[in-house]
Amino acid sequence: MIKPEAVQSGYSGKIIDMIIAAGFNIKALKKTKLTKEQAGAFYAVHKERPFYGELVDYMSSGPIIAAVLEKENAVSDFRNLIGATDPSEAAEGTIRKKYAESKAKNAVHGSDSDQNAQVETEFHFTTNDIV
Ligand code: IDP
Ligand code: MG
Repeated sequence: MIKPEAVQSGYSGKIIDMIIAAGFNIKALKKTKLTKEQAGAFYAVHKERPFYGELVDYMSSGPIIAAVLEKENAVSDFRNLIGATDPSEAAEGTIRKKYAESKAKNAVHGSDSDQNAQVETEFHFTTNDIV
């Protein structure tokens, strides 16, 4: 996902360019807006974390762009492309280093495992959306 502050700031095209240049194949793509309930469900694994409420409010605060990306080693290669959660710790040239505002408003979400990528794909898309 491209998160609300990055969409709002007009970085979506630049971020998608970086994703394509890094060799990812875009299998599905859409702009949408999460309700609080949807954002809460998407981030349910973080329910117990102190920042959960802030995260749910933020992720439902404006439009996001959701995508399904295909590549060999997609999960780890995408984590490398986006950089550390906190942009102040993200490597030079990563999406978060370039476009994130803060640790909370950090421009992009990436799945943390193949299994969660499947769950998150089904959260946003149906089979017919994926080409
Ligand atoms: P990740 O997005 O790099 O996988 P996670 O630890 O899974 O990072 O956290 C999910 C999201 O929760 C982060 O991308 C960020 O938006 C938010 N978040 C994580 N840690 C903090 C924090 O310490 N303060 C505020 N928000 C946080
Ligand atoms: Mg995570």
